Amino acid sequence: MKDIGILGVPMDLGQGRRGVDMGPSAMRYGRLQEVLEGLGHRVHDYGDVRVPVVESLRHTQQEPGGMGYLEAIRTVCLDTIAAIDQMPAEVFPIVLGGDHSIAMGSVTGASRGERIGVIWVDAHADFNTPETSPSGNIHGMPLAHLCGLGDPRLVHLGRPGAKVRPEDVVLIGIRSLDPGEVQLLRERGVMVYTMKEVDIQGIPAIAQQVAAKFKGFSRVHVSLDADVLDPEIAPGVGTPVPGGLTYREAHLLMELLADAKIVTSLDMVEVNPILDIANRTAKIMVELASSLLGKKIY
Ligand code: Z70
Ligand code: MN
Ligand code: MN
Ligand code: MN
Repeated sequence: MKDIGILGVPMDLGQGRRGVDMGPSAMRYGRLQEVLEGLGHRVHDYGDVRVPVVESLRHTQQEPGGMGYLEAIRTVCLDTIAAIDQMPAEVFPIVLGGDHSIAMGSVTGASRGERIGVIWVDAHADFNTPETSPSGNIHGMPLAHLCGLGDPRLVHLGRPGAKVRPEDVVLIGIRSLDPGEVQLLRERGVMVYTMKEVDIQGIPAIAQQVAAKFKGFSRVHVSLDADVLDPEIAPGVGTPVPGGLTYREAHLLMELLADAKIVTSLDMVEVNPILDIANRTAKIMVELASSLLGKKIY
């Protein structure tokens, strides 16, 4: 039985307005708290971090959706860190996005200043820097900044320096990379399981390698981007990329990570209820959290 803290970060500034600001509502509507309580956990909802409405910023920004929102994103991430700091140290935080730029706050907060392993489950690596990014969208950059690369204003969030070592990162489900990201990931020695690797090795072998890698870590964070799922089962995402994880692959990954007893915090991001069908994507995310937090069939 765990103490779980839910925190919403309804941020859609990482790529301009798209509807991901409604993600926290959709996952709460999908009965996240009740489902986790049903597993025997104590769950407290800490509410939402305040995020400025994108329209209220637009007139102050020259580049809508791009680096223009950096200061606002920085503030939201700082507030996310502060909100996690309010949770007792033994609490398992679940941070609901919002776009993936919230992870610069959630991972930093969840680390509590200690070494942390990161399992980034996503169609994308989010390993661009402002220099390599083809879009300028900050939601394509959070993991690079957590690893100390990119704009100093985002690298030194909360406390100075990188928050994660590149060798402590594992990417799973990857199928869309920009050329600059490929180069950076290789240079930094990040462990990448593309969908090709998922197809060849299968989730059981990958989960076993991940569990072995993070054995003995006191903190391991799962950052789950809804677009890792195949768009046929999870249509409610801003950038659907074909060929994603099946329903069972995603669940099996969560179930095996639960068995490994290594995970201490979770993000669920990039759910876009506007593009979804009857809240299907949010509901799958809630079910995946349930698998990660120990749901047993038998
Ligand atoms: C591309 C970029 C991206 C979604 C992150 C895409 C990034 N690599 N897309 N999350 N949905 O613009 O950096
Ligand atoms: Mn992402
Ligand atoms: Mn993604
Ligand atoms: Mn995304």
